[in-house]
Amino acid sequence: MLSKVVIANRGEIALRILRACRELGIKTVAVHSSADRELKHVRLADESVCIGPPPSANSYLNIPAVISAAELTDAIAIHPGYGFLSEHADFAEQVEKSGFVFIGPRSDTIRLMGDKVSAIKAMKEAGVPCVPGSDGVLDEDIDLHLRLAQDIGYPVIIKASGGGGGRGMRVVRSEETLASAISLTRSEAGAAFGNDQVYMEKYLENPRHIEFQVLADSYGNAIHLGERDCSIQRRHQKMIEEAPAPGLPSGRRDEIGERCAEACREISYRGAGTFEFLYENGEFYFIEMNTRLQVEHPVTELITGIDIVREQLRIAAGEPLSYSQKDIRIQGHAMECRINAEDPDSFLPSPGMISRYHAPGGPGVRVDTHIYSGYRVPPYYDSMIGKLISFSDSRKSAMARMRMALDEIIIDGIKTNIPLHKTLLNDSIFQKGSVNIHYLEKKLGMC
Ligand code: MV4
Repeated sequence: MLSKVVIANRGEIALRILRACRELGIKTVAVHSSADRELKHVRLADESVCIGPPPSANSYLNIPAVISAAELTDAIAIHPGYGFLSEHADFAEQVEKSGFVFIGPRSDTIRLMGDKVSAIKAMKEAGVPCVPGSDGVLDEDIDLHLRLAQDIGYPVIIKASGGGGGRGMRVVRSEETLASAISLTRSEAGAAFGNDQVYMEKYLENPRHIEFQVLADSYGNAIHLGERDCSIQRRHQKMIEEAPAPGLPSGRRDEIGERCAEACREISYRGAGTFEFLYENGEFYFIEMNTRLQVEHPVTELITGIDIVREQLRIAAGEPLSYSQKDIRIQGHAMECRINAEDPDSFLPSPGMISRYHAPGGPGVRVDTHIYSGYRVPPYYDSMIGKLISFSDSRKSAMARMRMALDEIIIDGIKTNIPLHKTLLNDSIFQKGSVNIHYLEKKLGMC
C-alpha cells in the first residue's frame, strides 16, 4: 500500500479521503490555506502543511506549493479530491514527473476527456451512445453548418470543446440565429478557455441527468457500479442525487453500464470515473466524462457496498480491483442532499460561525461533513459544508429517512439550504421520481 498520501483538498472530501487512508493504514498529509487551519481533517492528519493565503489561486490551485508539500513530507501519492486540481492534466503530469503517484487517471486520459470533442470521439468509437451532432469540431463554413443543423433538426446546441459542466454553450432554435450563435460561442470560448473550438449537438429539451460510476485498475479490469440520477440542479449545481435512477429498467443499466466499462478497457482508463448522460424517452446520450471522484459518490457506495475512495487508493497502489462485475449487486435506494451555507431564498453565500451543530442519525443515515460547533465557514470557497445521505430498501423509505434527518439536523449561526431540501422532499413530482434537469429552476421560478 501507499505509505503516505497528500490530501490536496479541503472540507468534507478531505475528511472523507483521510478516513479512507486511516482505514488502510496510510499516513496523511493535509495541505491547507491559512484560512483553513481549523478544518477537522487538518487537526486529524498525521502532518499538515500550510501552502498559501486564503484565495484558492494562491493555495489549493498552487501546483508548485502542493508538490513541494509532498516533497517536504516524503509522501508517495497525492489525492486531488474533486474541484481544484482534480481534472488538471498538467498538474497530474507534473505530479508524476516529480516522482509521485497521482490518485486518478493518467494525465493524457484527463487531457482527452477535458477536450469534449476528443472525449465524444473516443466514446463513440468505443460504442457509447452519443447525442446526434457534428462529427468533431465546426469549421468556418456556415453553409455546411446550416445543412448540418437542418439534418439534425432544430433546436441544436453549440458547445465549446474546452467547456463542460455547463460553461460555454448556446441553444439555437432557428436557422436565422445559427451563424451568430456559433461565432459568439466561439469567441467566448476563446477568451474563457483559450480554445475556440466548438461543436454542434441536437438539443434535448427535457432530459434527465443520469451518470454511471466506473472503476478501472492498471491491468485492464473495468467495472461499473450502476448509475445516479442528478436531475435536481440549479445553474449546473447539483442539489439532490440518488441511486438507482427511479424507474430505470435493470436491463438498461446493465447494457449502458457495460458500454461504459468496455470504453474504459478500450482507452486503458485507470481509477474512478463517471460517464455523464442525458436520458430522454428511454434513450441514453453521452455528453461528458468526469475523471475525478465526485461529490455524489456516497449514494453509489450505499447501494453497492463498495468504498470508492478505498478502491481509488488500492488502484493507485498498483493493486487489482477487489471486485469483478458479477460481484456487484445494486441493493436498496440512496439519496443525497447537499447542504450549502447559503440563503435558501437568494442563494447568496452565508459564511460565518456555526454556533451550534447537532448531527442527525439512526438507521440508514450517513453524514459526510467537516463542520462542528464553533467552526467558522470561510467566505473564500464553495458553499457546500456537507452532505446528508440516506439509504433504505426502497426509494420511499430512503426519502422518509431523509425527511427525518432534515428535521433532526441543527445548524445554527449561518443560513443553509435545508429549508429548500425539506420543500423538495415533500414535492409530489419529485416523490414520483418524474423530474428532469429543468424541474428545480421551474419550481423556484413559480414560488
Ligand atoms: C445538453 C443539454 C441538452 N441537449 N446537451 C449542461 C451541462 C453540460 N454538462 C451539458 N449540459 C447540457 N447539455 C444537449 N445536446 C442540456 C444540458 C443542460 C444540463 C445538463 C445536465 C444537467 C443540468 C443541465 C442544465 C441545463 C442544461
